[in-house]
Amino acid sequence: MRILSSLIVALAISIVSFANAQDAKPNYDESKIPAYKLPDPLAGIESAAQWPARRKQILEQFAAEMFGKVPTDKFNAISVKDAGTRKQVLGGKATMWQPVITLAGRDLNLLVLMPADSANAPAFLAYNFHGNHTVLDDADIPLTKNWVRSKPENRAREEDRGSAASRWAVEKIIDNGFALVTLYYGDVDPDVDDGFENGVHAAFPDKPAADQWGSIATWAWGLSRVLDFLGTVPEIDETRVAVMGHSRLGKTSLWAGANDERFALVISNNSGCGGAAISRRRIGESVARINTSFPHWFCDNFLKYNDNESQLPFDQHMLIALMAPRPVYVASAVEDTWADPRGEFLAAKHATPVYQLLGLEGLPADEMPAVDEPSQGSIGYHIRSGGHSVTEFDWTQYIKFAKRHLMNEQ
Ligand code: GTR
Repeated sequence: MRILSSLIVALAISIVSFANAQDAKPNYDESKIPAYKLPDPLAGIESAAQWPARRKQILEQFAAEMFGKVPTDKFNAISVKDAGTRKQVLGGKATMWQPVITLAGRDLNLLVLMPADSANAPAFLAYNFHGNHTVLDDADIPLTKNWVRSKPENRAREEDRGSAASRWAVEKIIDNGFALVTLYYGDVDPDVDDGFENGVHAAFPDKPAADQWGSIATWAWGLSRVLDFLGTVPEIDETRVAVMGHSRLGKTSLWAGANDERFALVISNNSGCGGAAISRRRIGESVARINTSFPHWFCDNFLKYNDNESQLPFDQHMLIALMAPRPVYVASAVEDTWADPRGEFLAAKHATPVYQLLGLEGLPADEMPAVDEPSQGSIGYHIRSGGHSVTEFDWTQYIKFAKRHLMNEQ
């Protein structure tokens, strides 16, 4: 009954906000940003010793009001379905390995690319958007059979082998001593508003309640389960895994890093609204609009904040602060105005007092850095030229940042 009435309320709110959000033109004018006051991540605390308790409080608020909690840990166990064979790629300098693990009845097809003869290598873990076969052009990588967005009939195609290679800098990752672990996010949960019928949700008896997981929280949970598996892999050091994601998957990497402190480093590439961008600025994509276009991403409680951001008990600088004391990188792109680059910078900047309380630098830059001039402390930030994507420039910064923090190299 409670679920039914909250569904009815959620439906009513979404009908009203759908109409509003579709009518309203997105704002791109800084002078039209409403006056706002950011909540203080350090409210009520004065010392580093008090941070863990404050952190827990903030984390619980994000879970209950925005991303949704994982309903039960009953399905956390993973099993190895196919141990996968290894082969040499990239002229012998890398090993490609494709184990398949099972989680809540779903097969997660991993693509692992690691320096040849890796032992305890640090790694980047990141979902891909359209299947492992798009990351590297190799005929031994199977096409995903799952639903794929923006492809004819939502199916993976042979012709897309390697089509996303420019977004992955595989060779640079390997040359710098890192492994790359990637998987298709639709293996965990297809990115379509299907009433939580498909993906891992099929294993859970109840539909999510208003404070329970949307798809972003589900994908984040999947990343933690992959990390569980990496703990059993001798070639990879699970204590030095950087979780990385672009756009909706950047929102996901942030939420994964917030929830799971085993992730040693967190990277959000062009994550925008619901990721690194300050919601109260309402510039580019807004809370109402994201909840309307992607009703399955966040929990239903988040609908309360459509055109009502000032009532949020947090803002996205506090999501960044949840990584403290671990290193976190926020990246923007000049032409990616939909994601509000300035709002992404401000979140990194306003997370800095938490790092400073813990005796760390946070973000060195006080003002928005110049284009293509990264600022890297324990928080990293850059705004690069170009549009919404992941480029060689982005990976160059992430590798440099990760070498410093995970390999002790300056
Ligand atoms: C857009 C969405 C953004 C971002 C992006 C992406 O349509 O409005 O929040 O997530 O998709 O994931 O590419």
